[in-house]
Formats: sequence, structure tokens, C-alpha cells
Amino acid sequence: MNQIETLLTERHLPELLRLVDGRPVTRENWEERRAELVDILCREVYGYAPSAPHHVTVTEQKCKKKDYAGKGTTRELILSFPTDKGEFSFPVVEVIPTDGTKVPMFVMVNFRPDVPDRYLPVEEILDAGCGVIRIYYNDIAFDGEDGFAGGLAAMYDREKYTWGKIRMWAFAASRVMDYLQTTDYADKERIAVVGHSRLGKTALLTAATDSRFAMACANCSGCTGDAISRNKAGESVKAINQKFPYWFCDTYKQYGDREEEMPFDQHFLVAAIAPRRVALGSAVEDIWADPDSQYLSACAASPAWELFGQKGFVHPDRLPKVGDRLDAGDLAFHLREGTHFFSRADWHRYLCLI
Ligand code: GTR
Repeated sequence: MNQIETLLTERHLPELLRLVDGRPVTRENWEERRAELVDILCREVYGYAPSAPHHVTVTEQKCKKKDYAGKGTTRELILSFPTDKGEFSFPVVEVIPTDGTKVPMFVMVNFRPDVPDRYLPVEEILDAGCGVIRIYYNDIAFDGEDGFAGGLAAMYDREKYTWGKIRMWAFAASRVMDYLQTTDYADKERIAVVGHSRLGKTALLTAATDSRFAMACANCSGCTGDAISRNKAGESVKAINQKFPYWFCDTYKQYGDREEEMPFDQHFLVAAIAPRRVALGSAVEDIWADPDSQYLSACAASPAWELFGQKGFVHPDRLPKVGDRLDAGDLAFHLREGTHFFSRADWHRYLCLI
């Protein structure tokens, strides 16, 4: 066994390429397995969401042409859709290149409403020929303990849906995708979802649950994002549930200190996006997220792409080193210098890969 195979064996991961009924997974039944993976993750970790509304309506609030030295058009929009308890609305800001061509788009769920923002370098996105739509996550569901009494959570019966806030943020990203389907400027084959940290977890879940996304860019997503939980350094399943219980469904709480009993690990989340593209970003000083466990998750998820004759995660037989940019396959990974942050260095990777 080579070094990576040994390290993966030591993590005792649940098998990715076997259906619950024991059949081996093939290219032909991959969609069936993918549906199982999503179902396991919703049942055990993120909770179940309502089904998609049949329409989303858009109202333009403001439009600024010739923004960003004339290179971009900024529009502030309100998206609304019907829920079990009436209409739910949330604002988004989109910035698209002014030249009128079809462009790749990033749907970004962010921590602050500002556009641009220190995590959202709009001018550089435009210069790369891309557009962006940002959702401010607190407009969807407050990132704190509120007994699920406000925002999107209050629009559905808690008895019926077990979703935690990460699932709610992901649901909103899908509503932005609904809207993008109706535009003439978005290149429908190149729409990515992007986020950092808890919102990197959200980006992975969005692409796993919505196959219209061609790519997920998960920056420093760590625990319950891209990182394998079994024998993980830094944040644990127990710690994340204690500090952020409202991110997940109640079922997940039982796995604190009992990771080995989980019928899944986070390579299921990464693989559930296959055969579409995934870009994982990590930072060498982000030991709370644990870059080695993020990397091993990519190694363990890679066989899902290989089913399709695609290169999944192309990597050397060693753990990651700072400066690694491993992007020869459809599952890319980078490890940059520095701390937990959504840095320009990360964006430059995602802009190259979209
Ligand atoms: C931390 C949390 C991480 C990560 C991070 C963030 O406190 O433990 O899982 O999500 O917050 O979102 O910045």
C-alpha cells in the first residue's frame, strides 16, 4: 500500500462505491448512489429541506451601469418565492460584465452584505470575465440561536422539515440558480457556488443537492465541510455541534465523540457533486479546519469521478505541502500560506477553474 492508501485505511471510512443494498456502484447506477449519499447527509447531518418552489419572481431595486471603471453593471434585486406560510423575499446583488456576452457566474453566499467585500473582490472577478451574485446569509436565516423563529425557518413547519441553517442557506443559493436560469447573460454550463468556512460547507451542500451547479468552490470549509471527521485534528463533530447546534439537524448531535459510528463521512459530500467539478481551498495555518483531513477527503472522493473515466483528484503520494495547487483533474485542491480567510490567492484559483 502506498502512503495515502495507508492513511485512508487508518481513517476507517464508510465505503463510497457501494449502494446501501450491497450492490457495487458503477457509472450506470451512479445517480442512484448519488441520491443515496445526499439522502444520508440530509438525514444525518444537514436536515431535510422543502421541495423547490415552482417559481421565483424578481424585482429590480437599483441598477448602476458603468460601475467598476465601466466594466460592470451592478443590480440590486429582490427574489421572492412561495412557501408554506406565504411569500418569502430576500435581496441579492449581482455584478456582471458590461460587454453583453454570456459569462460564467459565481453564486456567493457571504458573511456581510457589502459588495465588494474583503471576501468578494468584484473588480477582479469582472477582469476574469465572470459575474457574481451574492446572497447575505443572515437575510435567509440568522446565524445564531433563534429557535428557528425567523427568516426562512419560520416559513415552514419544523415538524415537517428538519433542516438546519446550512441547509437553508443552500436552499437560497438554489433559488438564485432558479433566477439565473431565466437570464440571457449567465452561461448555464458554468455556474459555480462559492463560499468560505461555514459558507464553504454551504457551497458543497448546494452543489450536492442541486445538479444545475457545474462547480462548487469550498474555501476553508473544514469540519462538516470537506474534511474527513474520523481522526480529524482541530474542530470535531462534538465541538461544532456544541457551538453551532442550529447549523445541523438534531440527529447529527448523537455523533459527538462517536464519529466511528457515522454511516457516512465528509468524502460523501464531496463525491455527491461528481462528475461535476469541485475546488477545495485550504490554508496551512488553518489547523482548526485541518488541511490533511481536507486533502484526504479529496483522495477518498476521487473514485466517484474515475467511474466516468475522468480524472478526479490527481495528487502525489504524500500529504499536502504549502503551495500545492493540484488541479489536473475535476476535483482540485490547493493549500496556501496563511490563516483562515477568503484570500485573493483563493479567488485566483477559483477564477482559473470555473
Ligand atoms: C468556526 C467554526 C468552523 C468554521 C468557522 C467559520 O468557528 O468552528 O467550522 O465554520 O467558524 O465559519 O468562519
